[in-house]
Amino acid sequence: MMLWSGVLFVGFLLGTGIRRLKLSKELTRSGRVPGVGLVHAPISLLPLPFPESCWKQACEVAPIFNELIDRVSLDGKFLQDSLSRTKQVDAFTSRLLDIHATMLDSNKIEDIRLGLHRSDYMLDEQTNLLLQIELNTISSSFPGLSCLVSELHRSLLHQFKQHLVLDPGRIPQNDAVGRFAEAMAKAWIEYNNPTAVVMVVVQTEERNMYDQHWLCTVLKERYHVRSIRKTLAEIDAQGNLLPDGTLIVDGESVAVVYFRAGYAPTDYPSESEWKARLLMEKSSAVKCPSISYHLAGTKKIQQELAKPNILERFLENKEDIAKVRKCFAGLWSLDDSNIIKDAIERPGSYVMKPQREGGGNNIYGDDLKLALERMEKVGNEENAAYILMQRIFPAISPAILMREGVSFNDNVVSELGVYAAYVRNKDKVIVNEHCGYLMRTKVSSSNEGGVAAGFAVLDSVYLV
Ligand code: ADP
Ligand code: HGS
Repeated sequence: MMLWSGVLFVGFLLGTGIRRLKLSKELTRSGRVPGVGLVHAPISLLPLPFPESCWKQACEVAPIFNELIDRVSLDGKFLQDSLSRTKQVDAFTSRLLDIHATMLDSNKIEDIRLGLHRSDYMLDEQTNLLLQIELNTISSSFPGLSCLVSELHRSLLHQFKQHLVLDPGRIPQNDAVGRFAEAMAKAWIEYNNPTAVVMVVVQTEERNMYDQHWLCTVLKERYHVRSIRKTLAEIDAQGNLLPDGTLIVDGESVAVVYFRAGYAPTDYPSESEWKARLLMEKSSAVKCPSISYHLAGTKKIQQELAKPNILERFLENKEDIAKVRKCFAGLWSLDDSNIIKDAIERPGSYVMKPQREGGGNNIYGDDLKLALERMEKVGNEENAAYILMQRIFPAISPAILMREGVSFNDNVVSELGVYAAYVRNKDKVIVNEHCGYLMRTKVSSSNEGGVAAGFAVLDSVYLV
């Protein structure tokens, strides 16, 4: 009984979202705040064994990926050219590129740059290679809750050591939220306006708000930096630029814009949200991410960087290039007819990806085969909206998962995300480090992953 109470209690603290009750008319009229129910984040009961060598590799390559993203973000022509065909068939990416082009035309320079990234990997069982799934440069979720899961697992291993002969010290310390807050505070200091705030761009219906609040609480308590939360529509309604480029929203000067929304077409239901995105991009505020960092993190750019000799355009150090290239799975555009032919014959060996973030967007198996056959028939340009990626097969292991207080056993596969922060002002690199990790575990029968998308649970690693 102790076990479940311990887990449930800490699990409750992981409460990620408020199940928003629909505001019925009586309630709003009565002015009573509706009851809200917290649900704990879905978690794995115990950490997942993970090879220490792969863990170290993922941590070591993180600062190199930070530098790569920064260099790619500065090459406006590379971004526009690489995405030029996608622009023709993907309206969302096209709008992002339009904002980017407007910035290029006005020679807008982002002297202060803040990247809060998460590079996700799967350990391919057959080759024992740690292969990058994707690099998130916008709204990298769970820097807060991931720390709590590591703590929860360490405390459980301590509490039940007579039952579980496991060493809590094999679960790496995880301070992603503290390191992210520190990087954000350092960017705020570089902006050099003590009255300015950090503005968190949030979705109207946010279920992961406590993960966001965690970061802002550390920012306030440790660095005395205030933050405000605004939706894109509110920023359009309440925001404006001063002649010197200062962004004013709801009467507050904004030093840093931290996007926890704005990464998906659903975040832009009207022109109002796009106006807000452009207003912020035009401002002197430090955007996390800037439009260039956002584009540098698209899957199409990931695929372009995997082409021969492209990394050499952005990185000098041969060892760094080798470390980055070692993480690349097979990545192709849909122009490669041989790959298309193989993917139609062996659809289970590939994943087809649109330029989308947030989980639940990829195409697998027979759906992938049908999509490619359809495109072959109509021969249309639509294929420029997608990339093809080698499907990675991690080892399958048993686990106990907990969702909404109910535990169940299943066979799972996992995905390691390494958080990394980058702060730069002109040619001065102030922060460039890995910051902690997020382990996500999903049932092996599920193609898709993602906690917010409802497929995965939060986990931690037990180094072996
Ligand atoms: P998103 O940006 O929408 O999260 P991802 O590229 O991260 O899209 O893919 C979402 C999920 O799909 C991943 O968390 C993983 O579970 C699965 N996935 C993505 N790429 C691969 C791959 N190459 N091999 C196996 N699974 C993959
Ligand atoms: C937030 N509600 C991501 N971010 O990091 N996905 C998962 O938390 O701010 O759900 O598995 C928003 C993507 C991994 C976490 C969700 C990268 C979001 O989905 C933001 S774009």
